[in-house]
Amino acid sequence: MDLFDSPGTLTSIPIEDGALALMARLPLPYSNDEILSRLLAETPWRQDSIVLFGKRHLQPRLTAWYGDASYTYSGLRLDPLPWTPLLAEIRAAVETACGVRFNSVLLNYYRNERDSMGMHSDDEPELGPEPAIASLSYGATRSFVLRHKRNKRTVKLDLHDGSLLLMSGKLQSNWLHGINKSARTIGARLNLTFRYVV
Ligand SMILES: O=C(O)CCC(=O)C(=O)O
Ligand SMILES: [Mn+2]
Repeated sequence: MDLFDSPGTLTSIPIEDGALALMARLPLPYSNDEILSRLLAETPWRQDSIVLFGKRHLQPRLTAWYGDASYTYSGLRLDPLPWTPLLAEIRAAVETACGVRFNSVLLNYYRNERDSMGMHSDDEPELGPEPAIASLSYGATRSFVLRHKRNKRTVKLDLHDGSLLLMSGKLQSNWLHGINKSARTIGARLNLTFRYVV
């Protein structure tokens, strides 16, 4: 069966040592383009720097953190912005689709093919041992790369406009994930990762 036969259904993707499920299109009463342009326009984007091996780098994407609790990400303490009406509405749709509650969302804005996210796992202690993380994408399709921490097996998933990916179970303990730069021209992509921060 093709995912697009039932776009509003969360379909599990078989993967060892963790759980993944994908919905081709999260149902919302707005078009994908409307959500993308509103979120791009109304978000106070920042480009933080992170320290890697003692050297300070600007992150290769823009971000914003919304939610009820602060969060430490790559050694960076993020104080949350308050939920906007649109983000609260999207969160409710994501919670219904996943059957999970979320109190925070990280917005990542990949402006073009040069923006990226390094391989990492979302395994901070405040996310708990088996965190459910819902990742919603708008705009350009990017390839989401997963790499198993021990056997190094790689899995690639194209994340399309309006799709929702749910990562859960032991996925964060056993796999890394990230978004590579590309040699091909790629337009803007917005990703929202909903989390529950204890
Ligand atoms: O942009 C994506 O699809 C991945 C985002 C991500 O992994 C994160 O925010 O932790
Ligand atoms: Mn992540």
